[in-house]
Amino acid sequence: MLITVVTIFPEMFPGPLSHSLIGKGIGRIWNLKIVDIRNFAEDKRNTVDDTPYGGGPGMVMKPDVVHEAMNHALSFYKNKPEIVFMTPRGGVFSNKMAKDFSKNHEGMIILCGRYEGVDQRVIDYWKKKYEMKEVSIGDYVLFGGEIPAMVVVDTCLRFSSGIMNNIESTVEESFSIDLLEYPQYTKPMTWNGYDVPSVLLSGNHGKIASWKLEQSKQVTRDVRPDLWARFKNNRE
Ligand code: 6GU
Repeated sequence: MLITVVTIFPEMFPGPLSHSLIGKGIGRIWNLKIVDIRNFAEDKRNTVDDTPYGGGPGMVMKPDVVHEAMNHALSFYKNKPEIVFMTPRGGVFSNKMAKDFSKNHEGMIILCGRYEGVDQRVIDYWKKKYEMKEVSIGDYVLFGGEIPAMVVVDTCLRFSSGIMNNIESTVEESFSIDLLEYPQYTKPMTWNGYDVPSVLLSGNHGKIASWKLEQSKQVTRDVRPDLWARFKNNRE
């Protein structure tokens, strides 16, 4: 699986993606390529942006430059990869989206937006011709799509085979996708006057399982009423 990130800040990668299980999978389970948009600028100054028509603050990334960078990224693939444009104007990223993206074994191209935006025409073209999807990671605005791209890569790789060899934990997590995780404990049994819940020491697997589910329900109800409502809806 090849993941290509198209960005004006190539030095931000692989960054955190070179660590942990994801990093260990690089070169074995997946590969990362970076396309520097600036290499596709057509003038001496390497201009990638310009002032917006109609006025307004900031700069807009030029359609011709972004288009050439994207075409270069596409040339790395035999078949059609997923194409994702990171933008706060996109649909909100989810586990389900990540699962769908990771089904494409060809991999993905992730375009990172910057500044006040990207010329709408190149977005329209790639959406129409290559089914590019616009994706946001939540209701807040970051300076650019690079960190969101890392979030998407991390999440998608958790669903691709080989990295998460601990099958049990993926299955368990996917069942409880609408519930938050139950709390975890490890040694020592008593720390700073706090004890590990005794049920976890009981050896009664049925009791432990129902305790975990109850804890998951409780924390979800308290912290995420939106998820709780969805969970109850899906159970009915
Ligand atoms: Cl994808 N980009 C930016 N710049 N800000 C965001 C985002 C993306 N998702 C949430 N906020």
